[in-house]
Amino acid sequence: MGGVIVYGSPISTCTARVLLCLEEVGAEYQLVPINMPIGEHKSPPHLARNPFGQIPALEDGDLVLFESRAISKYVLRKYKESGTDLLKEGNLAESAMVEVWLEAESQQYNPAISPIVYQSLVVPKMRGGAPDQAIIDSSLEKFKKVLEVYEARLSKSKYLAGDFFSLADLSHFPYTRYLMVTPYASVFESYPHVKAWWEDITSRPAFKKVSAGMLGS
Ligand code: GS8
Repeated sequence: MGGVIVYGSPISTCTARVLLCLEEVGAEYQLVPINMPIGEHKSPPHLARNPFGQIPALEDGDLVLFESRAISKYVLRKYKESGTDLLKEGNLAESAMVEVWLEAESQQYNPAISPIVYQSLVVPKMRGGAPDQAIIDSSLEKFKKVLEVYEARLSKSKYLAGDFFSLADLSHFPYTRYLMVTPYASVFESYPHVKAWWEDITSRPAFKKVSAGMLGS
C-alpha cells in the first residue's frame, strides 16, 4: 500500500485532525493503530517516531513527524496539487489569518474545551471515574469567553480566517466533535454564528467520514 503512514487511533482528537487533512486532499494513506490501553505509545518503536510518547506520528519515507498541527500543514503542502487549498500560502494576508486562527485554536479554544471533554467523556467512559464538576464549571466559564470572541469574528466572516474554509476551521473539529456528545453541547445555542459555522463545517464529506470513526457516533 502506498501513501503516507499515520500512527495513531481514529478515536484520538489529534489523530482525527491529521486524518481530516488527508481526507480533504484525497491522499492515499494507511492508519496503523497504536494500542494506547496497553501502552504501545510509550514503546521504543513508537518513541522513535514521537519522543513524547504521544499519538499521532506520520511517516513519509524517511521523514517522520509528530505534532498534529505541524503534520497537518505538511500534508496540505505535500498534496497542494489536489486543488484543496487550506493554507492559502499564495496570499500573504490570508495565510497570516490562517495562522492567527490556528494559534487561537491551540492557545485559547483548546485549553478551554479540552478539560470539559476530558472530565465529562474520558473520565467516566474510559477511566471509570467520576467527573470533577468544579473543573467542568470553571472551564465552561473560560470556554464561553472564548466563544464570545468567536461569535464576534464569525458574524463578520463566514469562516475563521476569512470567507474561505481553511485549516484553522478544520483544526477545531476534533474537540468540538466530542463536546457535542457531552451534556454541554447546548453551550453553542447561545452563539448563533458559531453554531451555523459548526453546522457548515460538519457537513463536509471528510468530516462525516472521520467523525464516523470517533466515539459516540
Ligand atoms: C498532542 C498529542 C496528544 O496529546 C499533537 O499531536 O497535537 N500537541 C500534540 N496525544 C494524546 C492523544 S489525544 O489525541 C496522547 O497521545 N496521549 C497519551 C499521552 O500523553 O501519554
